[in-house]
Amino acid sequence: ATNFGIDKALQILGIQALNNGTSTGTNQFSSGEIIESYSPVDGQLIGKVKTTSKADYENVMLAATSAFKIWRTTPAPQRGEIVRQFGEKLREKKEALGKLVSYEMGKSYQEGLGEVQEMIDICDFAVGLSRQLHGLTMHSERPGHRMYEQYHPLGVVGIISAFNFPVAVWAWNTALAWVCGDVCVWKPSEKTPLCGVACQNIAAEVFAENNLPEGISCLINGDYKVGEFMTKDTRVPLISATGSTRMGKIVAQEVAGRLGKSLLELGGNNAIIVTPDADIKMTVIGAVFGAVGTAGQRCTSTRRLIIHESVYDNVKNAVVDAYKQLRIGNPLDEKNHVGPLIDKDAVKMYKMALEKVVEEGGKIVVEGGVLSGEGYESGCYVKPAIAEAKPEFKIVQHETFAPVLYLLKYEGDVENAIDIQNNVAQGLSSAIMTNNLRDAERFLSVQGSDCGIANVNIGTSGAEIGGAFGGEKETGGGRESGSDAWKIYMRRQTNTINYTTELPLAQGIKFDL
Ligand code: UN1
Repeated sequence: ATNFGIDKALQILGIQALNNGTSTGTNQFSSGEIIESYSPVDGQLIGKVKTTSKADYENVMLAATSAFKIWRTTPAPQRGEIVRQFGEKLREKKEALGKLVSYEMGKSYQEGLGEVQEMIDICDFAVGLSRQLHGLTMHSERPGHRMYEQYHPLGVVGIISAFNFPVAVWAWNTALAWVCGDVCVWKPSEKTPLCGVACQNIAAEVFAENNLPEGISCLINGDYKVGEFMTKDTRVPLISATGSTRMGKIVAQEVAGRLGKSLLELGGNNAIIVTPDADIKMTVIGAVFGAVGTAGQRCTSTRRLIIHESVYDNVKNAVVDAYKQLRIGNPLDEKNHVGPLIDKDAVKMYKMALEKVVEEGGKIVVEGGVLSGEGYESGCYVKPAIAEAKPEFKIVQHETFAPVLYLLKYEGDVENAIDIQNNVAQGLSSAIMTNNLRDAERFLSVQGSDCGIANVNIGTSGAEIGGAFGGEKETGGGRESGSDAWKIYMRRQTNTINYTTELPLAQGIKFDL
């Protein structure tokens, strides 16, 4: 009872080895050094995995490339049926997987369940998509000719994901890639390796039940060096990477160097603009969940509130009051709102941000600090903090992956707020709280937000899977999940067919022999 049913969850997910054994699940390839996974919730060792050596990686590629030959010729709607079964298994194991996500990563159990729900939703989306991988038809300029385009599978898709969404981001990629006919090789974050094993086990079960090779889904373990096996590998035409801008720049260069494709989902510095006639109650909910949900470790977390001077004090007081209600503690205990940061390095970055904002002239209005004592033994629990700051502060320009919210003031028209909001290197998510139609439309217009996501009367985080997810500038430009994001997982082929006995050339060229 003390560990909220974690043992049972691990058992359901096929992660047997607690504390002493090594757990690689059904992923039989890894033989390298051991990674130990400690929970930020209570500091306990959850399990261990082995890293993937270069030789192991070659075996992974053999499994993946041979599975591709079978998978690509399986009709897309049948691939959709496999993804449907995978979604069903996720429904069965939702509680167990949500719990593991919560325990290994530290987000609240509710958010762990929400993450698994995103996986289920993208599976449903992908099932429908499996019958809609449409190309266009064109009218040929030549008589007796037909032109159309079709989408073929790409091959092996490499997925590099981050600790903060240890399962959903993989699912967004893999569910689409699978219906598109690709096979996937996934390197989860070395901070959440057991989430990777759990997902691999679920996928493997589905493939086994359908007499399909497990190589359709491959798991590799380790840090960036293992990721490099894929980024440098010409057998991997697409790398989808989620993480820091620093990581993304390295991946982008390596993949571009061999003219591969990359899909990048990098840092955000997301703001909510609060106009004079904003609904304050809605603003507080959106801002507080955005700033402290997942302990500020979403790429869509709200980092900046850009508040009109006429409502600045009201909004500030309301948000500060709301922070007093926050309960910080074991995320598996549903009465808590905020769990721990991922590890002590993250705690260091959090502390540094709070020091820097004061150094630059900011004023702390909700005091931060690292919690200690009973229930906080892991050393990863911190108090969500708020600072009044200026848009141009270096630390405000920087994404700190922690619950630190900056309050910024704007004067005059909404244009001034939009300038502040756009004047950062990142471009992921943005929001405006307003009841003024002109301000809302201005924010969404060509002169408005420069982000990949722009919301009205909704916070910056918690995007639905149906839309294309991603952002501009240093966020990397990639789009995954809904809308037509599937197209990057396929190669487009233009076909022209001549059904006459003549061979007329295009552009009217005469070439008489
Ligand atoms: C991420 O933090 O990498 O929009 C993804 C959201 C979630 C996904 C975040 N649906 O907050």
